[in-house]
Amino acid sequence: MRRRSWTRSIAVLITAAACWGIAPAAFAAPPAPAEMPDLRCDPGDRSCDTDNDRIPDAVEQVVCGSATCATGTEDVDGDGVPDWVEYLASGATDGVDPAADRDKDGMPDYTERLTCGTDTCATGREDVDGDGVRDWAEIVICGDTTCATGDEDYDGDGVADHQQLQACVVYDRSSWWDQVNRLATTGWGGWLLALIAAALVGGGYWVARRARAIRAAKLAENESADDLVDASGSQA
Ligand SMILES: [Ca+2]
Ligand SMILES: [Ca+2]
Ligand SMILES: [Ca+2]
Ligand SMILES: [Ca+2]
Repeated sequence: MRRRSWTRSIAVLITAAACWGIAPAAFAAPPAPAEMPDLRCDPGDRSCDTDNDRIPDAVEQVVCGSATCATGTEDVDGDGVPDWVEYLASGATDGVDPAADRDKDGMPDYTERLTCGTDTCATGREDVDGDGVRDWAEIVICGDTTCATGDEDYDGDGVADHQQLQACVVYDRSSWWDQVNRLATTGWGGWLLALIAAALVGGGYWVARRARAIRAAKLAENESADDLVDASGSQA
């Protein structure tokens, strides 16, 4: 299978920028898309994807005019989301706003739509290939839910793209464990767990010392009482 060069997509940067609230003002939520037929192909299905490059024949036909001509880099509106991904998500090669996020959970609408069918259905934990890179992040990085290796690092800062993207996710149920998971994607989860562990160990040590001190005090008190009894017995 040929490797597509758009793996290092600027969509990663756009999504990260939107995540931190610095999306350009021009990005406004588009109207809800009409229900789309699922044009995606199963991997290796040559009846749907003749050249086996993950871009369905029907989509290549729209993007460039034949069933096998698309490179995956076509981006007619220059927004970092390849035409074929926009077409799968919206039915048009310029139908996606990479910063639109209706439910404000950090995952752009088009990634949720391609993950589970609507703009707001993803939990942020979907990972169809079980490689640790969440489906929606794989879509941002390279276009579908199984294409990323997990090593992509568009801005070269040493933090993998999927980790930076996952740090955007605001989970529906904000349990403490979700918060740790969120911090873990930015490198702070390990520190938080270490602090909790240190607090537990320190607390356990303090409780043990306190219990020993109480036992020793009671022992001393009992011995003192015994001494008094012995003394009074001798005097009698
Ligand atoms: Ca194809
Ligand atoms: Ca585009
Ligand atoms: Ca969303
Ligand atoms: Ca995955």
